[in-house]
Amino acid sequence: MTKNPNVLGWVDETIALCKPDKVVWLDGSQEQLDELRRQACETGEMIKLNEEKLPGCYLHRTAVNDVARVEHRTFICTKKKEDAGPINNWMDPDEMKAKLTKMYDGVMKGRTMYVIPYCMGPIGSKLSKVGVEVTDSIYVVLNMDIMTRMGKQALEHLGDTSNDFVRGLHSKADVDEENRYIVQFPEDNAIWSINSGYGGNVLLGKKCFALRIASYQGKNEGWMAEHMLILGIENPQGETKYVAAAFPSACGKTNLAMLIPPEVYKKQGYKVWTVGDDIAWMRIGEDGRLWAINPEAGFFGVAPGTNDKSNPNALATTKRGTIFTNVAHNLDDNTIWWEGLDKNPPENAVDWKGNPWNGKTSAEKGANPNSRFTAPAKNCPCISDKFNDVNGVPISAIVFGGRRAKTAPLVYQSRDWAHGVFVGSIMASETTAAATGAVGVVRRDPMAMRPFCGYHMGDYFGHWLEMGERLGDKAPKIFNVNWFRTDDEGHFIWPGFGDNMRVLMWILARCEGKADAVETPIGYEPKPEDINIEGLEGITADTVRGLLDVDKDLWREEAAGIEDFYKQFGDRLPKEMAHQLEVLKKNLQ
Ligand code: SAT
Ligand code: MN
Repeated sequence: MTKNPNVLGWVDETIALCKPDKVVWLDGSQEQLDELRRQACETGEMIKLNEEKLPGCYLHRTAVNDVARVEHRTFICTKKKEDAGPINNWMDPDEMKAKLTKMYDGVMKGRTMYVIPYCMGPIGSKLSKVGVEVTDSIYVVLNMDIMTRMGKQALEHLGDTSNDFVRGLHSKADVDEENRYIVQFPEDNAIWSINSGYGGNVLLGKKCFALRIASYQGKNEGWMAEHMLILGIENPQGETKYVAAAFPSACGKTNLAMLIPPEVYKKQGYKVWTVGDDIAWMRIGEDGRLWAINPEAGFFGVAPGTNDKSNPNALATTKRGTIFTNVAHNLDDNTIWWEGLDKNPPENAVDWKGNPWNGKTSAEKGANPNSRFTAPAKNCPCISDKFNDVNGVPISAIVFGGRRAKTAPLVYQSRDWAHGVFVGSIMASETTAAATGAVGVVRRDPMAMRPFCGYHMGDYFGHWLEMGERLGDKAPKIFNVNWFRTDDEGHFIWPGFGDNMRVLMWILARCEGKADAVETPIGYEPKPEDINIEGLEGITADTVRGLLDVDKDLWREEAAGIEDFYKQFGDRLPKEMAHQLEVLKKNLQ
């Protein structure tokens, strides 16, 4: 399929190491994929769902011990420990390779090795990059087919001589938790993943390449790989402005990316278009503005809570050609179900663990809280016509956000780019089920990249500052939002979902110089009356005022937390960041 000696040589090395019985190169043809789907159903790895209700859809269950990313087993192996930084796990690359080589040795005996060439980003785009993943999992092959531009086209994009591709080696091995490793070698363009079969750990194009390796490449090559959705808002005159927004995993990126405008905007003719729901690669274009592509071709979205109110577009996207992972299986009509899909759980079902399950009587959940759908972007009713554009889309605003019950207001704007980098760097969020570990604990998650930055976080802040200097007055404006403030009973105050557009509209108005703001100790805020609440039940200008409140005591605690957090970066914390912290402290006096 290719003459590229770098690809061929590396695949030969992995064959010699893993010793598969058979090697299959994925060309991306439907015949080849159909045959793999058939095999996966024969072995029980996948279940074919109701062809009438869910054409081309399948169900897969991972091992019960293997349902989320494993951050404590994820490593950045740079030659020097300090280059990985204080937040990443680190091991010497030679030591790690020696350790894992023993595990990979002969691991594919009796198995087939699949070689998946894939392209992250539109074929032919200068912003796109190629990876090759070898794996012993058909599930991985079929997911990569949805999530990337896969097969021959990727090798053609790479060309016959280039060595600029990411080498991804995956084996599910025995799915042994104790020996599970997700390892990035940024200096070698390589990823080694073993003993997992869960999405974020094994679809190596996604977090491992498109964020961890790509963030490192971006620093060296002068661009950015970010954990951001990209959406476009089209006004009644047909002009579209694009927003990139970073939120931690399972904080509603997919919902925001596909939001349905509230009636007040819909009737005026506003539309929302989805470019991406998880990752943005951004470069400075010839016009000096920041341009973004979504490197992925599909959505790996959280299933629970997705329904025809919260996200009808996502639900529609999953009706064809989708792989469902760890949801409940409705045996009556061979379809699927998850918590929050509707109020009618199936009685005759199998839960995500594979046990008989009655949704009406069981106390257990039918779907794992981190169960997922892998759905082709082209199915999405609101997919942007720029989705495949080789140039990407120009970004007007960058939005950071986390899940905070109290401290962070509904929205505020940074005073300038450097302050915006500070705002991103102090992001914090309550943890979710997307990674193993306790849920609901507040942790600092700068730019939502804590689990995904492939190098020293202090240098990463420095790279952001540098990008801002290069962008100058063409830089997008930077904002922070929080949809998750709660009242004294713990209920969310802001309705969220489609109504988040009301906040985005203020953000865009600010970008166009069309809205006022008031200065607060933390940045610029809207006047409460500038957030359009027409048609919102139970929300008054006073509610909005409350949501915008900056509690100085809480923020002083916050500043102390930031100071602590910053300490670990030592002299690799850019001076500008320390200065911004001082300004915040002064403003809070
Ligand atoms: O599991 S993934 O890393 O693919 C999704 C996420 O956690 O954001
Ligand atoms: Mn994500």
